[in-house]
Amino acid sequence: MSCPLRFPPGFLWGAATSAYQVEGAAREGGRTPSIWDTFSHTPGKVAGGDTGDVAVDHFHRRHEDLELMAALGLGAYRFSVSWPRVQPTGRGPAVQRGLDFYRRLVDGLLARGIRPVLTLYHWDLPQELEADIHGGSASGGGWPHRDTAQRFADYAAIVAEALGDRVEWWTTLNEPWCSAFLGYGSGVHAPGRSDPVAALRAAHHLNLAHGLAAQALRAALPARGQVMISLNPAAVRARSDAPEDLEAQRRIDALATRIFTGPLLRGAYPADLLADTAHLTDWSFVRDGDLTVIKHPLDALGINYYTPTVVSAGTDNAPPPRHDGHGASMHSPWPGADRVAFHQPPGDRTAMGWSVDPTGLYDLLMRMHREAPGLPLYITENGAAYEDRPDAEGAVHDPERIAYLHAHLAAAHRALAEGADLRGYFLWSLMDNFEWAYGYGKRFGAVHVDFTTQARTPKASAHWYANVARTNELPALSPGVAAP
Ligand code: PNW
Repeated sequence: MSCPLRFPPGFLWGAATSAYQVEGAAREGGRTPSIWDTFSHTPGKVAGGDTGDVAVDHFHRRHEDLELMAALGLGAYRFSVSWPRVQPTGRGPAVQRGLDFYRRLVDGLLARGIRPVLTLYHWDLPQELEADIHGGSASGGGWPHRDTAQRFADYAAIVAEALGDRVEWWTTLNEPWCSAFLGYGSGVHAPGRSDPVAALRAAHHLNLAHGLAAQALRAALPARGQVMISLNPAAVRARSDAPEDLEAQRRIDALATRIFTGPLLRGAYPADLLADTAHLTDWSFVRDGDLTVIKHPLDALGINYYTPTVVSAGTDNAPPPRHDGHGASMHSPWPGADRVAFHQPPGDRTAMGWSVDPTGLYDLLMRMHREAPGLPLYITENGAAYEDRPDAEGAVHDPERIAYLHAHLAAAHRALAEGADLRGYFLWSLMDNFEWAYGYGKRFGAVHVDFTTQARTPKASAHWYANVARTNELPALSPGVAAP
């Protein structure tokens, strides 16, 4: 690769966070608990007993964080709205104080020329909907319960009516795979259930929730409103070309990616997925008309990518490297795929133990470009955790993160050069935050946060990224920053 690599004019350079991971203020302004409050307060679920009660106190440091984004020259900020902050219990009228926080945040972004990209759901379901007493369904509440999809559409309408005049870019769901299969399958994410059928039901109802919310957004937003979804499609590789390894790859690809892209892009669940899971469920929870709702035309597709997934046939099922939260679950997040083994490819790893492989990002972009021709793509998350520590002067040198970002941006550039309609990139994350089942032990930020004082310090990678955003090009790696 010859550097610098120029990106197309208008390429969007952003950074991302999510509500539960950064806001804190968990009991303020009428906010009720989400499933992540309940889960993180349950002993043994999150490393170190960490919770998002305070997180990085973004709720109270909005102004400081806006100034930080402006100083980094960000073109866009991807954040999520906390459902239980704006609609406690997940039903009924909105709480004005909750909406006010996001209105001020958005106005602060617009005043600084930063495009707000709003995600409606980044995993913080109101706890009352999980423990739903209204549904009376045998499978309990939450996403396995069909009514949750309708509740989500109502919530989407509330937020769109409040902020639709100033936010153009709307994402319905972030990574529904994690919500369904880590939340209800392996149980390493909230609400911590382990039931393969509940996970499949959840996946369908998340798809349905996306479609119903997309309709609600179209109805409430001005014509310029843009509707997208962020998926974490897996870059699945077979360990060999042996037929049984390719079969393992096919199964995991169906459960990780095509279970979402099938209905979203083509209006159908893949036949092989239905066959692979037929011993578990007849999928009768998919009702007439659902697939038409789900296939609602998207304005863009968000792709979140961190690491590839390498599989083979086998049962030597060490906890899958990419899919185990802390306190590795005994339960698989892959319903019906009992004879698949997961492998850690050789080479560099991040502090998550995730292997560094930018080709996986290139492969996914080219795949989505082929499967959804003409659909603009955004990388809505990409980044890495490393064990960053401030030096004696308080500076944080994170050459591994710079190398990681450099390699992945080069892969994105290669996809662009080969025709992928990639419009922007969001670094995960703007700042260190609550990393779900890992608590505060894993730092993904471009900005370092001292979790005691809440002091923010841009790492070397933040300065490096600001320069990429300013120049719209990827420079050669400077000496001392080893390419991964
Ligand atoms: C994504 N997995 O989470 C989320 O969208 C972010 O909120 C999160 O902080 C980031 O990636 C880093 O983890 C994931 O096990 C969590 O496959 C777990 C998995 C994938 C994504």
